[in-house]
Amino acid sequence: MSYSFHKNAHSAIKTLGACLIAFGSASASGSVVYGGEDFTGIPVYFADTVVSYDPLPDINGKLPNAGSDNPKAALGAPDYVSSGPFYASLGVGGSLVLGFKDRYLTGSGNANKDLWIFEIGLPEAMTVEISKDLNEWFSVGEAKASSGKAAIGIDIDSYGYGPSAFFSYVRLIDVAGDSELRCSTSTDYCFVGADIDAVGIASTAPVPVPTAFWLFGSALTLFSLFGKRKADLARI
Ligand SMILES: [Ca+2]
Ligand SMILES: [Ca+2]
Repeated sequence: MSYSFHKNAHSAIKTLGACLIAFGSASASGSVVYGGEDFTGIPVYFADTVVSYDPLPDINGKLPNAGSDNPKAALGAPDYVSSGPFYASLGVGGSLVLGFKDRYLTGSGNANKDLWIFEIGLPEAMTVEISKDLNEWFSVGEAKASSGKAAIGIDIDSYGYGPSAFFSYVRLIDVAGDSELRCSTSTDYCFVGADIDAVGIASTAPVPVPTAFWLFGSALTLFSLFGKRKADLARI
């Protein structure tokens, strides 16, 4: 029991440490550029959960091929490099829903961009919706990258969502017919539709610490008291 607890505590501390390190790398001093946009001094939190991924085929029935069809590649900070597929293609009219466990997306109270989508390759339009509960969705317009720049910023205040609106989910739906309708017929490689490298939020609020964390904290206190008691006994 005590070993198992210790192991879990160690693992939780490691996870917490990893989170802090991940946050630190995005907000460390020095230049921080993602997808051609300068985020220096702006903490950005990236999606950490895949809720659903439903790519749709091109007009010839071809789906994004292996390597471009991994929704987990859209989690975390932008990491696309031309030598590897670090993105998820939506296919023609397909969708991807991502979530944020630790932070809410909020409005900023001004025109600053709050939600960021990083779309690589040929710029392809997608509709963007946000949700608190995966049931009700709110449109925040259509997003399309500028040529040569993957980052697309959205000001959700301009859609009526301010600092007291809290969202946990983002849904991206490829605009079918925006550009590519078919995969290349000359190669087997298929990555039609918007290609999502990452989704980040820059206007955020912390998600309240779950009960489990407080239980963990109490258990940690008990554990440390137990250790002290053992040490005291050892001195007797
Ligand atoms: Ca804003
Ligand atoms: Ca990626």
